[in-house]
Amino acid sequence: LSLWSLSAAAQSYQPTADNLAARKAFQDDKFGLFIHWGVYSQLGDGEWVMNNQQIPIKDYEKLPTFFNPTQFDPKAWVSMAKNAGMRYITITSKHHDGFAMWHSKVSPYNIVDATPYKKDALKMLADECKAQGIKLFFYHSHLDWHHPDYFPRGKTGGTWTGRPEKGNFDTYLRYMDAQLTELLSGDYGPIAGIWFDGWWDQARDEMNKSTRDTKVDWQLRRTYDLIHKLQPAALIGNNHHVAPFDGEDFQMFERDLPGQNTFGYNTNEVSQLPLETCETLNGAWGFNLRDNHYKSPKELVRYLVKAAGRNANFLLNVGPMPNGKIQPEFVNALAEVGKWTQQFGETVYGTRGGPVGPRPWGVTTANGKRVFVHILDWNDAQLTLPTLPTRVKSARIFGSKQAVKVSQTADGVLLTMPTAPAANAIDTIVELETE
Ligand code: FHN
Repeated sequence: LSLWSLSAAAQSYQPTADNLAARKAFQDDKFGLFIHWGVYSQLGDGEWVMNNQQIPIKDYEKLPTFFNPTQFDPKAWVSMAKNAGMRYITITSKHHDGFAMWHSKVSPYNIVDATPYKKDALKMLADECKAQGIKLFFYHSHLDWHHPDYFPRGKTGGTWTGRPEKGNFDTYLRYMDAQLTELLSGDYGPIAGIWFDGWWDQARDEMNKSTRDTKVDWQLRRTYDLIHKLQPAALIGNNHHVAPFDGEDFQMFERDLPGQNTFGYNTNEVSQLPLETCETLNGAWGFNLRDNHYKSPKELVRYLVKAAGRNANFLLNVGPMPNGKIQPEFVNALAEVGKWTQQFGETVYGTRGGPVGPRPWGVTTANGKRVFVHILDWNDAQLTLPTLPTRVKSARIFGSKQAVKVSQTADGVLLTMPTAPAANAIDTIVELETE
C-alpha cells in the first residue's frame, strides 16, 4: 500500500459546490447521445472487432493508415443530437483498441499522427458543442489492447495481440493519466465528465457483481482526484458494473434500467448518485454493417420515459460510419424522437422519479408540484394510483385542455380520463397539479 493510497483511503471524496451543481444539471438534462467511433468503424463489425477476430496489433495498426473520415461534419452531429432533444454527447476518446481520437502528445497512435485525415476529431466536436451549447463527455477505456504495459492481459486481449508477456502496470496508469490530463487541459473546453469503461477486464470474478477485487491496483482515486483537480465540475462515472467507488459522481447501467438487471451485466445496487442507463439504437455500439435490428422511435421514447421514471438519464448510442456520416436509419429515428421531445419534453427534462414507483402500466415523473403520470401499457379510461403524499388539486391530459376526473379516497387516487389510451399511443400523460 503506498502512502498515497493510505491518505486517500482516510479521506473520502468531497465534491465541490460546482460539482454538485453539475450533478443536478446532469439529472435535469435527462437525455444524451452516445457515440462509438474509431478506426474499428472501418471494418463494420463493431468496436470489439480486434478482439473478436483476434487481429494482432501489427495488423490492426494498418487501420489508422486508411482512416479518412472526410465527411465528418461535427455541426451535423451536434444538430442531430439537439434536434432529438439530447442535451449532452458522450463520445469515445479511446476505446479498448487503445487508439486516441484526439491529438495525443504522449503516443503517436492517434487520429492526427497516424491517419491521412490528420485532424483532431474530438477538438472539432468540442468546438461545435461549445458553439451550439451542448455538453460533452469523453468515454475513456481503462482496458487497452494496444499498450505494451497493459498487463496482466485480463480476460480479453490474449497472446494473439503480440504484446509482450510482461509489463509495468504503473507505466500504463501514468500513460492513462497523461492522456486524461490532455483531454482535461482546457484545449477541449470544460468537459462535462469522463465515462470510464473496461475496469471489469481485471476483475477477479466478473460475474459476481459484489466482488470488487481486481488483479491490478487501478488506483482509481489517484486518477479521479487528478480529474477533479483539473476540472472539479467534471462528472466521473465508471461502467464497472458494480456499485460506485469513492470519487465517482454518477452511477451508470448498461442496457438496463437501474435495478433491473435483465442483461446480467449490472449490479442490483442503486446508489444515491445521479443515474444513467445506456442503450444502442440497433444492437451494436460501434458501426456494424449487418445489424439492422433498429429500435422504433416509440421504443426509444418509452425507454427515455421509463428511465426518467426511475430517476435516470438515458444515453442513446449511435455508431457513425467510417466516412464520418451517421447512417440514415439512425438520423431518421432520432428526428422522430425529436418530435416527441419537442412536444412532451417538459414531462421528463428537469424532473425526478415521481411519487409512484414504476408500475406495469407505466411510470411517474415530478417537477415541484407537477406530477406526470406516464401511461404506457393500459387500455382503460380509469386508472387508480396509490395514495399520494399530497392532495391532487386538478388533473388534465398533458398538452391539452381535456380535464381528467380525480377522486381521492383512503384507498388511492382514481383518475378518469375522457377516453382510454389509444392502442398505438406512445405515452398518454396525465398531469397532476398537487398541493
Ligand atoms: O466493452 C464495452 C463495449 O464495447 C461498449 O463500449 C459498452 C458501452 O456501454 N461497454 C462495454 C461493455 O461493458
